Amino acid sequence: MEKVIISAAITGGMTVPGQSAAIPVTPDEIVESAVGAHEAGATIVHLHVREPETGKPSSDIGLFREVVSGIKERCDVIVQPTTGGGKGMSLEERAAVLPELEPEMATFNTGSFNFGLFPIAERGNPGDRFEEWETDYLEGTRDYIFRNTFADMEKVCAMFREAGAKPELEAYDVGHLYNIKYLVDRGLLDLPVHVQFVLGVMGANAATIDQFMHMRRTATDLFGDDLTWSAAGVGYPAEYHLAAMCLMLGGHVRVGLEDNLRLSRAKRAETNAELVEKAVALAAMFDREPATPAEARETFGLKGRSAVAF
Ligand code: KMH
Ligand code: ZN
Repeated sequence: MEKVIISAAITGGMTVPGQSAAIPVTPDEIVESAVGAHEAGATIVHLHVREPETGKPSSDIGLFREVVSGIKERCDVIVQPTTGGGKGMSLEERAAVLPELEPEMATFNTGSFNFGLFPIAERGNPGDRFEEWETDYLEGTRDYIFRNTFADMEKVCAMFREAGAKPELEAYDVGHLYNIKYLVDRGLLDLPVHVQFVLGVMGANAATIDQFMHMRRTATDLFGDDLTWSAAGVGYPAEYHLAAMCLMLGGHVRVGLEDNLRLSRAKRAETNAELVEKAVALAAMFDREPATPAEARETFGLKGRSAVAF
């Protein structure tokens, strides 16, 4: 079967470091974790950045530049910064990675929805050590809409074109797939599209097998062969349940501490590399092996490492 493109989501922009000591915070920690994930088999590393002193999600381009340059110096993994950012960031702040870094790929969020993380603060897991800002950040999501209006998306489509970057289309609910169809039909997004089904965020679709199959079927009805797809299950065991479905059905996979903090029911993940190793082992059981960055560049028609602005 076709090789599997494994993405590692390194640190995230909606979670807080108090949820796990494993979450990389400083640029060096993010670089090391991304290189380790690549060495474990990741083809793509999906990146956010954080304020080094506090761990607060950041849109600072200097931090992004330090991270993406640091990774590029060490290996040929595909570097995929977020345009999703984190709570409280403007669209301009979020999308600045496109004109500034002109990456080969970046994430593109395809609809607005409530993004509720406040149950994490309410749960009060024994291991949680939240700073005051972290509790406020999580509690603040009770009244937070992750905004991606049609006007926002039309603006960001133009920025992707300008930067020569391939958008990874993050779809959290089935309606987002029809938003993608609208953008394709208006000539704002190119075919083939690459869709990442991100399931399990509270406020969007659930990470169940049924909902995954429904979204995958809808995407294949809408885009036919002009589609490559992957899934990111948020939380455990969703991350690996969806990974298994993707591996069986010919899709690609996303794992990583941004979305999931557990390696198994018994063990919390200590590194992104071990989450990737588990995905590689699972892939082998379905006769699939990790794609190299060069193979993924071919699959996605990326512009190549030498064409980025970092
Ligand atoms: N953190 C994921 C739930 C993005 O960064 O653009 C969503 C995500 C999207 O990774
Ligand atoms: Zn992200």
